[in-house]
Amino acid sequence: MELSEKIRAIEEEMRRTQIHKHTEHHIGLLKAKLARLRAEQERSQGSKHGGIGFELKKGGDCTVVLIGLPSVGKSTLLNRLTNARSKVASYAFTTVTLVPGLLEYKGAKIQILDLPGIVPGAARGTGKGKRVLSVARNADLILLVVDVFQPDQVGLLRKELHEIGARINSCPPNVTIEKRNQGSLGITATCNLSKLPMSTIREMLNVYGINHGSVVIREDVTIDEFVDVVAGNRRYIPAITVLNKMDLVNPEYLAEVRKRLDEDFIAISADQNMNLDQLKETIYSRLNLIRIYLKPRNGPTDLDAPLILTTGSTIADVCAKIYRRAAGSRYALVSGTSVRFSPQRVGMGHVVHDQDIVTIAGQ
Ligand SMILES: Nc1nc2c(ncn2[C@@H]2O[C@H](COP(=O)(O)OP(=O)(O)O)[C@@H](O)[C@H]2O)c(=O)[nH]1
Ligand SMILES: [Mg+2]
Repeated sequence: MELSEKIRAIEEEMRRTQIHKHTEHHIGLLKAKLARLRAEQERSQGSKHGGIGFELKKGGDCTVVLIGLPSVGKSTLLNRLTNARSKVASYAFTTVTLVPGLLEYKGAKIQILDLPGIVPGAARGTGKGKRVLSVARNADLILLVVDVFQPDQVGLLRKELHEIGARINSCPPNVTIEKRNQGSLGITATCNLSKLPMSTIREMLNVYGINHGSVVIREDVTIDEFVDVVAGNRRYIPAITVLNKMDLVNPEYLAEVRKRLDEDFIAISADQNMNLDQLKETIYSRLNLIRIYLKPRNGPTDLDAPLILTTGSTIADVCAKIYRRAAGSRYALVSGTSVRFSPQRVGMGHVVHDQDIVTIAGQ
């Protein structure tokens, strides 16, 4: 049987199977099989179309993408958020045209990419839609841009992104899998598992060929979350929902949408320049960036051009960003909120904080 036929057969079986206590186990296995087959299909199509796990061409410290249906105002928004002077010509990635712009904010160079609009079924299609979504999958932050008159479009965008393995605004499930080539398969749960019985977990692992090693489950996972863990190729990405064209509605309408839509959003008008400062600030804060000021050993701190890293970065990451590799450094001197006294000598594993001043030493 062809891969696509196998996939269709399982989808059909899932539709026929009613979900209740007695079929949960069966559904769990079907979901694991389906995830595995889809990954296989992805790989075979990927080789034909140049692959989808590519690195985005990065022209900044991080990349934000605009995802939305056609005509919601993505291009207008890109023009408003990014400096027209710094804008470069659009470029094609495989067959997807990416229009990049640069937003400089608090010293960070944030690359924003405008993508062609996506339509329902984009994730399943073999055409452009899927490749557009794949670009989004590789971003550091996604803006889900919807029209103020069609706020429910956000459901569609979420669904399409979910189908290509992007997990929006959620953390990876707290489960670790260590595969080995031989020996038994140890499964430990450090909490009560109310949504997924042990026997199902064991068989789902079996579907993925994981029969040796150890699995530790530290939260009460659902079937879908566990499938995500075994599938292993999910990306957990923050996203902001943006309602554009708010200039066309009144505050009462917006309040109504806020009640109805089961999620937070920022209402803006790209065209009329409304709430764009708030959007920029939210973009910056959701990217979890920190600014590190470098101080040469015998000179003043460079306060003009901070090094931009993400929260949780270490001195080793600082070195990697400066020299592309740790270049034999052994310690650093740090002043700021990450240390008790300033300057303090720290090792390569020390986690730096926003606005720390760092001198790399010991080379
Ligand atoms: N009233 C209003 N119109 C807008 C706004 N933003 C974009 N538009 C208009 O919506 C249409 C589609 O905009 P465009 O940026 O090309 O959408 P895209 O297809 O998502 O890139 C254009 O006619 C824009 O002028 C807005 O905030 N308010
Ligand atoms: Mg456009």
